Amino acid sequence: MADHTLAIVKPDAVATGKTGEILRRYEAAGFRIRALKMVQLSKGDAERFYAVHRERPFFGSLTDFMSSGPCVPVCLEGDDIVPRLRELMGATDPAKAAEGTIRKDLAESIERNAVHGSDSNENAAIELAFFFSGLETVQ
Ligand code: 3AN
Repeated sequence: MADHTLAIVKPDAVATGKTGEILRRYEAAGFRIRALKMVQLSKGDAERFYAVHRERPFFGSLTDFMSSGPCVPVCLEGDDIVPRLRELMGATDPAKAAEGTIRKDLAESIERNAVHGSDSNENAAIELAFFFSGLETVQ
């Protein structure tokens, strides 16, 4: 069975008109889009989504950024989708990301880094449930 993961086009990339290019790269990689919407997170929503990072020094700044404008969460489907999406995204810090990755080409900084992708199948299930109901996800 194909796996699912959560991708997010983050507020920096939405604000600078890169949503279409990022969605194009997902599809060009062969990933199937199964759910998609635009949402504006509140500060509290961002704090819940990134709760695992609450002890990190950048937590306040990260949650300010993630609630600073609309973002586009996406459910992607494909075999081994979690590691394949992480590879397409590139390293967290765009300065260290490999050539041809989304973050190398389109991200501004380690915090404003254009995209999110779940880091395990377990977290993908939790994060997909945060953004999408069963009704919103195409089978
Ligand atoms: P990734 O998004 O590559 O899985 P995580 O999970 O370590 O990276 O970090 C979550 C988010 O926190 C990143 N996407 C980035 O926006 C932000 N972040 C991570 N490390 C830093 C840092 N050193 N300074 C500022 N923001 C950071």
